[in-house]
Amino acid sequence: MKNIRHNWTIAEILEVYNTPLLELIYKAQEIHREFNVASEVQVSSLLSIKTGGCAEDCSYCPQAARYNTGIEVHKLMTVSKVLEAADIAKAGGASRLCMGAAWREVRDNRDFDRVLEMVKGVNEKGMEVCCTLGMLSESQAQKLSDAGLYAYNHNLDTSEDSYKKIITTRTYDDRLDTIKNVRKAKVTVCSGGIIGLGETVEDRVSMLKTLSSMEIHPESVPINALVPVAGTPLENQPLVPIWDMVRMIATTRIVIPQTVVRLSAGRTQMSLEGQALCFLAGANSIFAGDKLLTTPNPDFNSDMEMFKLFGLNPRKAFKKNVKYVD
Ligand code: SAM
Ligand code: DTB
Ligand code: SF4
Repeated sequence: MKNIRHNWTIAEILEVYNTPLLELIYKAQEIHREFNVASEVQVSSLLSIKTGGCAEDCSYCPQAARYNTGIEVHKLMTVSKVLEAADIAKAGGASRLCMGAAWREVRDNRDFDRVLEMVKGVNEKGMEVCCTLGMLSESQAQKLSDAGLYAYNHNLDTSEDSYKKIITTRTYDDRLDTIKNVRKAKVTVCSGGIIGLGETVEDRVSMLKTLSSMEIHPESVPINALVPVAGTPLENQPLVPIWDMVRMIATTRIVIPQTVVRLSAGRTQMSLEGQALCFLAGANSIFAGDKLLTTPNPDFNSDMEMFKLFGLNPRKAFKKNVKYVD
């Protein structure tokens, strides 16, 4: 059994993060090849099933009702529209559909019943289904699991300290509780964060400490670069330098070696060369499709061309890691 550590200290992670850049990329790639098939990239497509009007005050988010961001607010989509969108995502090369709702938390009502129908329907198409719906209770997580949910996305976003500066309407512990409920229901966990919120390197490292200390590591860790959206409190944040993204991805790969590290929001701000460095640093997943939830993303065709150029292949749905057996 390979050595997967759950006891990384802040000092150790900081040392990894601050390794000279090319050395860091080399080490991350070495670990990546030890634990994963380096040519395989997991491709997820995002679908905003309920857009805008959210009660939370996440400072980065265009969907919070309290900021004027000009997005088109939309109530919960119908099941048939979602299934149509799943077909398009599958045809575009995605093996996973991630359905996002701008909810603070799930409520036990007809909307939730409809989401359960969506999960069943997409699962029946042979795609991995992921949801990101805000906070979940144990019984709600179980219902999603019974409907065939494969993964639940719930990001820690940043360190516990900097979280309070970014969101005031819920706590870090609320986030951790939902992740525990997802685990109990035997759904895989997708949890990562955003860089470029104005956080320090220590904040980034502290978030990785929390993730790497979990008893079971998240099966996927999305690393988002902030997409600054006009009307949000973070609209004037400078764009994340590509070198920070590369360092964050490499450090995630080294401390959580077997997870799927997703090069997430912010790719329209990155060059192909920059993205190549992210893959070298151990990223092995992307969000594909011309829209994230409300902001633009490269389209399927240009990403498939990028894969061809780099010699990468989309990973098949439900494929387990062949390099590692417990
Ligand atoms: N409402 C649910 C929640 O907060 O968990 C699910 C949807 S929420 C939009 C999912 C994640 O998107 C957030 O946790 C955050 O990491 C990311 N996100 C939102 N706005 C972003 C932005 N402007 N730039 C980068 N990432 C963003
Ligand atoms: C994640 O970590 N990033 C995705 C997904 N999980 C839900 C969302 C990115 C959203 C970017 C801003 C937008 O398009 O609204
Ligand atoms: Fe709502 Fe999620 Fe946006 Fe926060 S990140 S405002 S919870 S949609």
